[in-house]
Amino acid sequence: MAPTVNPTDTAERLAFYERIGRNNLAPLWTSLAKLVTPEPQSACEPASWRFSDIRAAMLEAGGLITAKEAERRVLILENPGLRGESRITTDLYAGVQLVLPGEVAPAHRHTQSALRFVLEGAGAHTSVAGERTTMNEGDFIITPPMAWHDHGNASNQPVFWLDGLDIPLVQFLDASFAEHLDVDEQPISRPEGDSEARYGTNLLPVDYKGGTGNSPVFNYPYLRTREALERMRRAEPWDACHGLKMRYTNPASGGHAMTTIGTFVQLLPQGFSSVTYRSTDATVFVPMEGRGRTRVGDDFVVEWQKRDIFVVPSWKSVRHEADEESVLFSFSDRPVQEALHLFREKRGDRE
Ligand code: GTQ
Repeated sequence: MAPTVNPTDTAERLAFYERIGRNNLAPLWTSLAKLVTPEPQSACEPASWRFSDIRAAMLEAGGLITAKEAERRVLILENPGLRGESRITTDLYAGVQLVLPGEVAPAHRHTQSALRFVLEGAGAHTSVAGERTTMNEGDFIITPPMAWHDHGNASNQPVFWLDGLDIPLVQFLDASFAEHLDVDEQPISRPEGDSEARYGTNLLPVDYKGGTGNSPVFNYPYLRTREALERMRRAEPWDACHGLKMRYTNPASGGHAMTTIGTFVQLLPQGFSSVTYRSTDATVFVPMEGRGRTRVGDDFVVEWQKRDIFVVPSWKSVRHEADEESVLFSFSDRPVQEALHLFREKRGDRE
């Protein structure tokens, strides 16, 4: 039974609460119903951002501060239900980062995990733990906890990418550590493509033991992902909720690519209209191809196109409609919920 008690406040009770409050005590019976809810009750709201708006604001930011002075020139995507808290969902952070031609975002490292999903640009780079990788549109790139990372742009066009980090989760756990390197760019110790060769071709070094749980492959190029979806669609029936949805994995374990953030990509054929789906992992979506709309709960509809960003809170129903063939990248805290046996999903009912 769901707790529904809502005791009335008598003068005598209020005086008691006030008196015990001075000893840092509080009654449970006045807050039980909002602490232990029959279903998720989140301050996180459905929300969306148009890339054209973000892009214009970012270019303005580009005229106000350099990547070096800012350390990271990022505009945070703040959930409207969580303003001022630097969160897009209750436990995840998202921002859009701009690196202009010739700029460097200097090397640092921290316990927070980061993902990059490249929105626009070609030929910028990020270096992670001694290896550089090129950033092209749609690439999904991982920065594991405490890996040194710096970003640079030697191309002749601005590069914009989405950062997804577990900042609020690490904050909640009081486990933040961070440090700076004394040079802007970390020393490179391995050639570009080294991780891919070692870990990303269905081979592993014979004594590889699995490391930290994060994938040793740190760039999942869009071209390969897209090609996989294209080949699979020929043989795979469309899933009523997801179209054709895949998760990015750590090839050494088969688990999620990152320990705290689950990352996914899905293909929706033209005209697809999904069956209602809900899950406990609030999810950030980024369409990278196509055009359509997503209905969240009963009263939120986002009309999206390429590079827009939207967020679906925990346990809100989701329905996607694709006007054109579309590809959606998404991320959530699913690995954390799975590890704690808290993850739940429900297919097919209406709110
Ligand atoms: O690129 O290292 O959006 O440390 C927030 C914190 C990006 C980064 C963010 C970060 C970074």
